[in-house]
Amino acid sequence: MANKVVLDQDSMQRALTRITYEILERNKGGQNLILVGIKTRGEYLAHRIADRLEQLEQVQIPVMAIDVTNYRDDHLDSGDDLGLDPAEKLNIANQNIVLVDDVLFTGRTTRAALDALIQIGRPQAIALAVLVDRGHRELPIRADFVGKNIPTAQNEKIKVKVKEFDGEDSVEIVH
Ligand code: 3GP
Ligand code: 5GP
Ligand code: MG
Repeated sequence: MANKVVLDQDSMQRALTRITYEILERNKGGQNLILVGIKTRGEYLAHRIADRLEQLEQVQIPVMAIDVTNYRDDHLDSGDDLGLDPAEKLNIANQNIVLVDDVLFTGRTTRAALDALIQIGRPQAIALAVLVDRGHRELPIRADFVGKNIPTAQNEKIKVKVKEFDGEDSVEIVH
């Protein structure tokens, strides 16, 4: 069966713009805010949100990237590596962090990212922004900012493409 496009370039941009306004509203203009993108595509999405925040509020928003592949509880080498380049370790103490990922599914990636962040400092608060929430949570985790809720069957996948990495912006359901 053909893939079904659920977000095209324009609707993806609009979803990211809405998330940006929601983040601003909750963070009083973006003070003490740090965006942390979960690699791979979450990092690009975090930079896009940061660029829009800067356009809207004329504030510089730091962006950090995190790779939690080796940090998930279902990974064999779990816990051996924080997934953070030492040069990337910003001082997150007392800052408001927004974690950014492309797809939220079981919640295990988010849990691993929370663990990694808390080991490098004690933020004031951590929120979660995702482009797509596809359901099927296995942990008590929810997103604060959601581009689109896409209820999926277990065997369906969401294919997210971002211009910077894939050459185009789109979200499709793969059957
Ligand atoms: P990402 O690194 O941009 O998030 O996990 C590696 C890639 O495989 C991810 O890209 C993600 O888009 C894609 N992917 C598709 N389905 C799944 C899935 O069910 N689990 C995980 N972990 N990744 C998936
Ligand atoms: P979770 O840890 O919540 O199960 O899954 C979240 C991570 O796995 C995200 O970083 C996301 O990239 C990836 N993922 C899980 N399901 C999908 C999916 O259907 N499509 C895509 N693109 N990524 C997924
Ligand atoms: Mg991802």
